[in-house]
Amino acid sequence: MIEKIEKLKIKAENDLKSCVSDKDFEDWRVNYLGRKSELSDILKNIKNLDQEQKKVVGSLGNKTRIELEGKLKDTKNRISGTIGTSKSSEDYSLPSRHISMGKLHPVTLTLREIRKAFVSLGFQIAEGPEIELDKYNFDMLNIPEDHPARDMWDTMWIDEKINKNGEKMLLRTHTSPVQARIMENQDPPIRVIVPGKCYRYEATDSTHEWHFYQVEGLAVDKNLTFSDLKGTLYEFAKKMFGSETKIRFRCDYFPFVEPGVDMSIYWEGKWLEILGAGMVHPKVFEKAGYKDKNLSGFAFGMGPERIAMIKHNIDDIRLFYSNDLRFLEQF
Ligand code: FA5
Repeated sequence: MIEKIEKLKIKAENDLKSCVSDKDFEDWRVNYLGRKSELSDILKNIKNLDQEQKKVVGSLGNKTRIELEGKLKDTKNRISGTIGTSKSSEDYSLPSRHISMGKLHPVTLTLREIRKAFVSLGFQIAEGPEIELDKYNFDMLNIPEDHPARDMWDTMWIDEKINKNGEKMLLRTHTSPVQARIMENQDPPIRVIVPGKCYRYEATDSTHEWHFYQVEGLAVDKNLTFSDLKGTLYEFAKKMFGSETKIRFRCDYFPFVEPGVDMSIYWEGKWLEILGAGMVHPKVFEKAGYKDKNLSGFAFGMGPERIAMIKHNIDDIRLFYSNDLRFLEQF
């Protein structure tokens, strides 16, 4: 008898899933809970069972009836909420239903802030391909085939490796190749930033992802100096982190700039590195086809995830891309 009730309950629940109209619900109710239903029969005939069985079957039968009645009510409410066919949907005094709204991703918000800061400083915005030729990712940036600096970026090569012109292809390891593409197609003066995704074949940890954003910056003109680079990045830091922000430059090496630096900001008692930068290397100008010897320029590349981590006190970069709503809903 117990097994019979359990099977009946499973069947009733399954059938309830296909009910959509008021008629479906009424038929279901008559069939499973009505006076002539199997469950009512069982409960009616309980008197013929022995004392022990009476107790067990009676309690399970009644519990099942209550549960099925509850399920019927819930399902009816849910359906009327979605398709608005029942009377309750016409009751305008009911509180409105909560609609959950999507939000912008914290990295998108940070990218927007970075863009806004540089646009206000007179920079334009450009984009470049994520699948890149090794010519732009390395060669045009003064990183020849056998240069040890290529080890600095562990590269994900595209399977075919070679495009129809016989050139090797990869997922760009930084946004710097767009510098070369812009200079190839545009004469100075240039003031541009390039937000975009980068990929590196490296182990992840709390500050490293294998895919992340960068925002590249490039300015080319006559008589640009290292002071212009410092001034621009200082203004940017003040716009992003507040007017009292302290910044620090230290020497660093990138083959496409000379001199090269990294920039850190002072945040809650610590220096935190956010970007690499420097004055555009003469060889990069030469490769881009710029002949004017009076040209100079500066470039920089920053990590928006690292900036968002500093601003919002996030201690693990992997949270950005693990799709956990408990994290994402906080922004
Ligand atoms: C570069 O990628 C240079 N192209 C930057 C540059 C541009 C220098 C122009 C000079 C002139 P680097 O590997 O240090 O440099 O990366 C720059 C920034 O990207 C870092 O400061 C960091 O903020 C971010 N970044 C780098 N690797 C990762 C990673 N694995 N995960 C998250 N962010 C990263």
